[in-house]
Amino acid sequence: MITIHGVPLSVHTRKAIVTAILKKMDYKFEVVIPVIPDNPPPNWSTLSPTGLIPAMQDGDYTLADSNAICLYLERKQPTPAVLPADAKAYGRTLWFDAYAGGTIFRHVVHPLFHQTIVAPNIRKVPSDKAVIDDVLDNVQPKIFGYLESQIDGKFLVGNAMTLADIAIASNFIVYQYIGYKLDDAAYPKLSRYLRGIAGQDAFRKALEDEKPFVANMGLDRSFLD
Ligand SMILES: N[C@@H](CCC(=O)N[C@@H](CS)C(=O)NCC(=O)O)C(=O)O
Repeated sequence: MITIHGVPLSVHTRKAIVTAILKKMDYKFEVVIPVIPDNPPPNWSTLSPTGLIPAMQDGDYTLADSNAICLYLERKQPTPAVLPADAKAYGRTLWFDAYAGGTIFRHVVHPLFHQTIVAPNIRKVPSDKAVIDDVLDNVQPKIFGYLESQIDGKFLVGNAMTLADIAIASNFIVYQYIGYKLDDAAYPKLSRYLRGIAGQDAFRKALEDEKPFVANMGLDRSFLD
């Protein structure tokens, strides 16, 4: 059995969890909260040299980084695949996974999460409204507009959920948990697509499992109803 260490709420932890569920892999989940209270478990630096979540253990084999974990799971349990066999579809899947982590998370979800949740609730400092406004007014429209232009159906690549969908949708779950609403009128395809991905069995199960954690943090999951 593999162990996934992280926080259910985390964009990158959820990627690993949804991938494991989709592949019907036996996994155990261990909560590690790197930012609260800044003292992760004693072997944490071995498990996660970056200190970030998620990390994974399979016997004495360990990996950190959601991409490494998902690609490892793909080799360990090839079906159903989260990476298509076709070269162009494979490349497009990796592109959206990279875009999810390097652009959506880095420039939208991470700053909003820090200003909306971490600063006031954990660091006990005021949110920086200028940072939030800059993300919402200047950064987000270009990114959401690009995604809107790329959606043509239920999945970003091919006819089944891939790592591209898991990575992109996982960011929008957190975006909405922390109180930001997706503008259905401005991004109709993106909104419909995200509802569809969140409704995929593996995603639904992951979201169901993270319910207590979300409730405990006082977050609103009504957008999933
Ligand atoms: N490239 C890494 C990024 C991991 C990452 O940024 N994780 C965030 C949570 S989603 C984290 O650990 N944040 C804790 C912190 O910043 O202290 C991956 O894909 O796993």
